[in-house]
Amino acid sequence: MSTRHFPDGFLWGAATSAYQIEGAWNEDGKGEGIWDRFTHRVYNILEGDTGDVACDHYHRMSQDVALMKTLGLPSYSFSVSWPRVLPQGRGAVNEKGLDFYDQLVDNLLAANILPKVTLNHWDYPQALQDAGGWPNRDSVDWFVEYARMVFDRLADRVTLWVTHNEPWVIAFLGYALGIHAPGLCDYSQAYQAIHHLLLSHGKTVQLFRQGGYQGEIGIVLNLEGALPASQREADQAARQRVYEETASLFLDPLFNGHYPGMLFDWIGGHQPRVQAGDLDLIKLPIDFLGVNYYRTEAISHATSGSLLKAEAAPLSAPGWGQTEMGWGVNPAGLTATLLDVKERCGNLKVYITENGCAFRDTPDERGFVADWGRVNFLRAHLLAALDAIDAGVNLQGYYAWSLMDNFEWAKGYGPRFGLVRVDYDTGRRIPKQSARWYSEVISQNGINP
Ligand code: IFM
Repeated sequence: MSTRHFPDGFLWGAATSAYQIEGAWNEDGKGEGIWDRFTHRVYNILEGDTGDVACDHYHRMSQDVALMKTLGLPSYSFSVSWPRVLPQGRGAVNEKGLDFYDQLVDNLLAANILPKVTLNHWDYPQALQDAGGWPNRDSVDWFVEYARMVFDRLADRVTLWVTHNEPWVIAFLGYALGIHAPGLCDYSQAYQAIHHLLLSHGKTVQLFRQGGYQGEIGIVLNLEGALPASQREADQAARQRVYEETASLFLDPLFNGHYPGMLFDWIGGHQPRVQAGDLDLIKLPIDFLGVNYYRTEAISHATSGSLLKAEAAPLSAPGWGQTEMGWGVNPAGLTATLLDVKERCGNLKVYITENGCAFRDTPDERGFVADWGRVNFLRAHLLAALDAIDAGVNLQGYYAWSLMDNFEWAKGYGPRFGLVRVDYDTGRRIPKQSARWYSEVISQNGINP
């Protein structure tokens, strides 16, 4: 069968985030982050895992970049730990923390790997949380000042920027459901956090343009597939509410300058306070939208539990099961999601900024993992991405999640998403079969169906 090729210039990469890989949680002047506080409290994380050491990337950074080079990665997506560079979240800069990212960027460029930098992948400074966190309107200016500091230091070499990664997760898992740091259960705070995340995004885009920094800036959303569990009207309505909370809550303000009406009627008193002019800032044009896609769910009406009165069950495509996260594998859901984005955002450039899976990896005696399940998952999703390109989606890049096994938030080190195995006892990195396969895809800029 002949190879299906991606467009010329298609950007290939792999992604990580600071808290999930760096470790060194209290070294070289780093401040406490909300994930440090959260993981250090008993029973928040499965098996009591923490990111204190994680993959020890902070100490192994140059070897990790060398590994990326051997894998032939054209781009690497990482995040900056806000409390590492501003220990109190604002004010005094931790030069040693900034040096780390400075050197990471230099090492990447020397290896011919394009850095893509996310400003906020969840590890928020505890000092700012103590001052109210994202629900406090001052958090908008705190973020913009942090962004300015990072731009001033890195934007001479970094040309691909993300403001926030998955604001839905930050707000709902962190402030409404108590599953993630800071562990609160309050929908009003969650919606206020959403508004301030979006407003800080808009103001950072404004700063980026006015500051004359060169490059592209965007935001990353987790846009999963959601289908009604049945044709029943109640299930269809529940699906619509879920879609509005996960997609329209972001796409409407970012691209049309308003919040979704039906959802806001539904949540009633939990609506955020919005000031005049906020939505004009939120909808300032961005250069790309980042889409994270992992799964599809079947949504049904449920009278218990959530504010949305909806329940989600994994929905795997025929022949596909679930990943170790209990997520339904559904490659066509990626095509559908990208087509929906095209419909909602026009011809805007899109990158798939995360896609991948956790399966139970079994290493052989040398530590090698023949993870053909992950290869099949990635292949099917890349073919689904090609289908979207054929249908006119302006998709220009793909980042596999993740470069290496790492700390999977509330689930700790159990689920392994990496292309590269990490032996957590020794820190050793061992590329899996999927890493070899992915290198091949990158070098061909295409895939064998
Ligand atoms: O590990 C996370 C990542 O931090 C954000 N997106 C989803 C991944 C898998 O759960």
